[in-house]
Amino acid sequence: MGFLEKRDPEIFNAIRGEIGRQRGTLELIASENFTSLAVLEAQGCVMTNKYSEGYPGKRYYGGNEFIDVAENLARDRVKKIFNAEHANVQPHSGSSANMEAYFAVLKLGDKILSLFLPEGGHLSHGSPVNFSGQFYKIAHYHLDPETGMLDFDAIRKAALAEKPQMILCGYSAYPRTVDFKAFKEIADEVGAVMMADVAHIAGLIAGGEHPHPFPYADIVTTTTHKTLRGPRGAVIMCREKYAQAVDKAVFPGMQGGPLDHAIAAKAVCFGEAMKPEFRGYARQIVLNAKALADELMGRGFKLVSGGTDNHLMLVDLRSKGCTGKEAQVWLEAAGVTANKNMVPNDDKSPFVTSGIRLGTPALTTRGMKEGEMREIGGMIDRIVASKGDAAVAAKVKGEVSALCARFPLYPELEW
Ligand code: DSN
Repeated sequence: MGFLEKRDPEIFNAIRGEIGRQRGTLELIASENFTSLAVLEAQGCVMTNKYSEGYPGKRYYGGNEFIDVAENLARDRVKKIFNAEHANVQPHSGSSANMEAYFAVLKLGDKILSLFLPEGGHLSHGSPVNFSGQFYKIAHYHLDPETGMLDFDAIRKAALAEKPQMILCGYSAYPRTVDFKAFKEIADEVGAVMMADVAHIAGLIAGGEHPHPFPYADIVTTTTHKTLRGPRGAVIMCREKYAQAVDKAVFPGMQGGPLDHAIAAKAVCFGEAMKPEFRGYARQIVLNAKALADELMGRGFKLVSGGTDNHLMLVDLRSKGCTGKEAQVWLEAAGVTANKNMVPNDDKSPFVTSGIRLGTPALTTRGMKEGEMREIGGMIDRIVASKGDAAVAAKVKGEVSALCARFPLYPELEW
């Protein structure tokens, strides 16, 4: 890294600071992960220099021989992982992918039926402050207020009443298994397109820890950087009948030149996700989430839906007498990174919230297992019980540093 250090010491120091932060703290943000060095290398490669509007074999610029190799590998690999008929690997982000997916299969003003954001949905699933809530009519379904789980009778009733053109499943803060078949049956009954945004659980699907959205979904979007452990970016997959519409929506509809370095890194990530050891990784993510959830519940924390089937859990802090915002700040002071999150029936704003969301993908990448999860559950309990007391935070921070040192991150990087 001598080049960057000499050319731009300010940015060099910011990156060095970030590596230090990632190494020395416990990353419990459910949507974050640590890529392999191979993914990092591809992401930082000379493919960033290239323009390649179009698709492999049909580009608007010359010189795309090797770019085509990378994009074809990315497409073929991701199709194989998800049993998809078609894949477009060019979307820059999850929100872009969702915008492009809607643009491909809906008309502006059509109606989307999706989960309400405070119950685990996503901004791009119809929030009024997002393009999705402004370009499309939005109706929401809700979790069962008793169980905190998807309620298919209520979803069917909402679909029959609202007659949406699209039914959307896939969530940012839902800790349970999604029944894609049940969604498809309801979508078919009302003649809607069934879309699954599997960004959070893509790695669990790839690793055999969550059922596949295909053959039920018509269109599937995912980011590549969460449980899938790839570079920041996204993919759209669909049935062959939507392939042309999806490709046209991405380019020239919504994007110009693809990020070829990111596509190369996505291909590397997909290659890694196809290896047998990725199944072990996905399994451990789920085991770790269960261990952390059990530890927290044993210490009196209330979890939405009473536990987890996947990589995340949503802690309702109302019974602990603090807000999500307070807990996030207290945890961060002790070296534990998490995010405040709305919980069902939250009376607080999204800036305050009554909950925190915790996830295990990143710590599992570091090699941590159930024992460490129980240890971390104890730390979280002490921090929250002390209401952010500085002495408790300092003590826990020392324990966090010791734990991080036992599971080194990027030891090969000379930073
Ligand atoms: N920001 C992502 C998450 O944290 O779930 C979703 O886009």
